[in-house]
Amino acid sequence: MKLAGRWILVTGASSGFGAAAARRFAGEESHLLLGARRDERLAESAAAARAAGAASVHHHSLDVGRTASVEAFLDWARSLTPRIDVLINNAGGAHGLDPVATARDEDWEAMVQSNFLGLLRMTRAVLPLLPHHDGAWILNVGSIAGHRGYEGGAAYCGVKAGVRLITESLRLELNGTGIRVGSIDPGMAETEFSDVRFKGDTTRAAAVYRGVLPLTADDVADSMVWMASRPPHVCVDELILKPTDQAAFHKVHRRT
Ligand code: NDP
Ligand code: 8X3
Repeated sequence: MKLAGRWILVTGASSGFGAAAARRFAGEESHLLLGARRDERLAESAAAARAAGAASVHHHSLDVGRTASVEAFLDWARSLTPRIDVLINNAGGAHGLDPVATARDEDWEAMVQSNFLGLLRMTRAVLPLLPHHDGAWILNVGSIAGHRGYEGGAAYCGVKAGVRLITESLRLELNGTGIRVGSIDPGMAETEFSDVRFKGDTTRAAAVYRGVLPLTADDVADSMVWMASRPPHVCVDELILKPTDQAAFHKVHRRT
């Protein structure tokens, strides 16, 4: 399916996968609606997408963790377009790597609000704008963390497992509308993910990728474009994308 002229909404577009997705869909000459909380970083992503050839680029502050913010974002979006062809529910991330015994409420709440409730809120708000039987997509960003648990990952793994089941439930609810619902579930990718998880401890964040060739944000964005551009009768239910060096969360080949 050609993506030129299609309207693509990307949440969490101020860095990482979302910023890369904005550039990659721009290269397909799509129209872009970009949201995140950090306005300056969002404006930089928008400028990069413009330079990459987007049909048009629009950005607006968005906190998926607050219903009022999601509704204000959608009011703004509706003033620009009556339809959205691809919703990329990407906003989220991990906060902390603490075992349940010592983890903090505020970290759990942030993860549930963005990765889980935020995805549901955005989907509810965008559904009326997704055209039926015209190749529309809801593309959710999950994680390999949603497939297997790991120590210190209880809440993050839990919300990403939730993304898998939300994706599956939505696919059932929307069967017959022609709207496709799928998830992309990456493994280790070097973005700001670990800086956020470790609250700005860049040494600890860098250690995650030591000696490994991780995925890049562009690798993930390329796969999003591939999924979205399949013909309308093809739905990619779930795409797991890992670095070759990562056989499983714990099994990582390090060169140094
Ligand atoms: P980044 O930290 O680089 O990007 C996260 C993005 O999410 C930012 O743009 C951030 O913007 C946005 N975001 C976070 N919370 C909110 C919120 N409440 N409202 C709106 N936007 C929000 O990390 P990644 O690009 O790696 O992460 C993107 C997604 O990919 C996340 O869902 C993450 O869980 C998932 N993922 C990451 C993997 C990795 O190894 N990097 C692997 C598998 C999945 P801002 O702070 O400006 O609001
Ligand atoms: C991020 C990947 O494996 O660090 O979702 O949880 S992992």
